[in-house]
Amino acid sequence: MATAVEEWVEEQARVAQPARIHWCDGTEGEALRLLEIGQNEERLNGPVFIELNQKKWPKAFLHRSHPTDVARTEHLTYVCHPSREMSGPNNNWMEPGEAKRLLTRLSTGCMKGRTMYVLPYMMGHPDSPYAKACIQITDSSYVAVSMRIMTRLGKQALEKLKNRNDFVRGFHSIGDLSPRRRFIMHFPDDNLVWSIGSGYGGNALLGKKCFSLRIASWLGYRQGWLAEHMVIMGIEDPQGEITYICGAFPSACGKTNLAMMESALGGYRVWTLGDDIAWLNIGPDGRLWAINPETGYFGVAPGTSMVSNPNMMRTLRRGLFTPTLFTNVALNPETNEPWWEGLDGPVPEKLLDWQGRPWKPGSKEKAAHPNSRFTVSIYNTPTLSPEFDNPRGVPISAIIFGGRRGHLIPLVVESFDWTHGVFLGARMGSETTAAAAGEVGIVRRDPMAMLPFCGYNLGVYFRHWLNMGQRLSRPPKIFSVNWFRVDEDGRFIWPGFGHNMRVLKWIIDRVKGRVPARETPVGLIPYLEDLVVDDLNLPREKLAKLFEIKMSEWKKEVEEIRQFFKQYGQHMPRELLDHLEAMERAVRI
Ligand code: GTP
Ligand code: SPV
Ligand code: MN
Repeated sequence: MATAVEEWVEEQARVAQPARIHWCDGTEGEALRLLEIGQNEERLNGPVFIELNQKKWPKAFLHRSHPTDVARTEHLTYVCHPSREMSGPNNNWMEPGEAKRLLTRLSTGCMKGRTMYVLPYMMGHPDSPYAKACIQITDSSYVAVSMRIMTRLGKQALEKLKNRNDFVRGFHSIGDLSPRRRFIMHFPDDNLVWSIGSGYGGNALLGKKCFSLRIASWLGYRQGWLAEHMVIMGIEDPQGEITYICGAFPSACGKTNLAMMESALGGYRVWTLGDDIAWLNIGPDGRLWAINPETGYFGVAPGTSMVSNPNMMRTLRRGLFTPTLFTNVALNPETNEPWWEGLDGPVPEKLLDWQGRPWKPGSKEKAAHPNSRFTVSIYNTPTLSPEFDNPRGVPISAIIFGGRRGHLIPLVVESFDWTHGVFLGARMGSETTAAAAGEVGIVRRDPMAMLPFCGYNLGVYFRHWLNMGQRLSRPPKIFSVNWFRVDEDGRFIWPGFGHNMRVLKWIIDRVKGRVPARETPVGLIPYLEDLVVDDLNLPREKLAKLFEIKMSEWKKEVEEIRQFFKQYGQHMPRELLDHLEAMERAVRI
């Protein structure tokens, strides 16, 4: 008798009409075969996969996406609850029946002549009580190989899926890649993601943002846990004690850098657990426990170097676990090595840009696309935490919320309590980046870095955060950070990267009750003498500038936050509005 999974796959095949169906077993041999086939499959800008210099970049391959398909497309992303109200102003909405009719029309025959890959996968360790079994179908071998890096894909997942019907379903087809026929739609009540017309990242690797955040945040709301856009890391202090923290930052605002940081502060080191997604559950001990449901990085390439992120460079060159993919980076045709802006060493004389066109230093356009990325197994990380595969996860002592703000937001602020911490998360803003299609560099509100990823009404989500705090007998402390404040000349004041450990040290000192803090209208900030910065070439005035609270600027900020909160009407928790009003009163004087 056919299992529920087999039945679902057959049903999808009747719509998509592929030439053949390939059930992926998740073995390395299978991935290598797909890479081999892809090297002989020509498309608009070259083959699907190009083998890179295997001596210097073991197991690495280059993929070029369609030039119109280089980032998530938020305007084409929908969350289809039965009621528009539950999707909230933060999501595009279509009535589920209408959405499914539209998608069925676009998907009919969409895999004609192609192979349909069936990907059984787990998000989370198979032994974890928090893990979820999922299935995705796709007609892209690039997506199939990527999913093997990013998730636990294969027979074990299929075993878990066998006798059940509650698995998460993902239908993915690149369709004709036309942006006019591109949709990424979520049906939370059916545990279903349906994506057509894009082969890129979060639009196509459905285990990532689509399931592990949009659908999972909704599951978390109903089941009493949180799915968050967060890094997870352990920080070992000079005594050898490890403190685990989580951090939410919007796309391309430094999560990957932070998660793998090489500390610039002696005696401290980082143990990496995750760079993008955290599932947070309340443990039997009343603490918050985090797992990373993923097993890989889909990281931003430009700016990654031995200076900014040496551990990522080592990860990319390790080649121990699974092939590594580079997407939309430039190629040095002489050495057959990948290249991107910010990579160490001189700029090569001749390159092929991300679209495969000849490129010279001084060319107007960038050689690598600003959102070019690598997909690499987390098991290649030299700083991988020994707890990574612990099915229970790690206990979290602090949560940090960070955004990219050139002005206003201090380097670090501690919340007065959990509720105020939720307010710090809810009021977050960040300057937009290349990770999503659209204008870059304008401030938009991005609560908990979840604006594009929360699968339901953000007002309801804030209430869920407040409720979670009530259920935690030992809640983590909550902080806000900002590495991106600039001076009059527009230069970053804070050196950032490995130096961020100096801020994390203060956070840990606060968690352990080792240092006092100074109360301001926007929260608790450090006494400057408690920050270890003596060996930094950072004059005291500059350091003070990082904590400057300009009342006139904050008034504008308060107004913007109010306008944002207003959209959520009756769903907006009173407690957060109270904090906004208290802040407003405080900055008025
Ligand atoms: P997603 O994968 O899109 O979710 O992004 P991410 O948050 O993991 O972003 P990532 O770590 O790749 O950050 C990318 C950008 O942030 C690069 O341009 C980095 O140079 C910059 N960046 C990271 N950390 C710092 C920092 O401490 N200071 C400054 N000034 N820039 C930073
Ligand atoms: C992000 O944009 O936050 C990413 C990349 O991590 S994507 O997988 O495309 O969402
Ligand atoms: Mn992300």
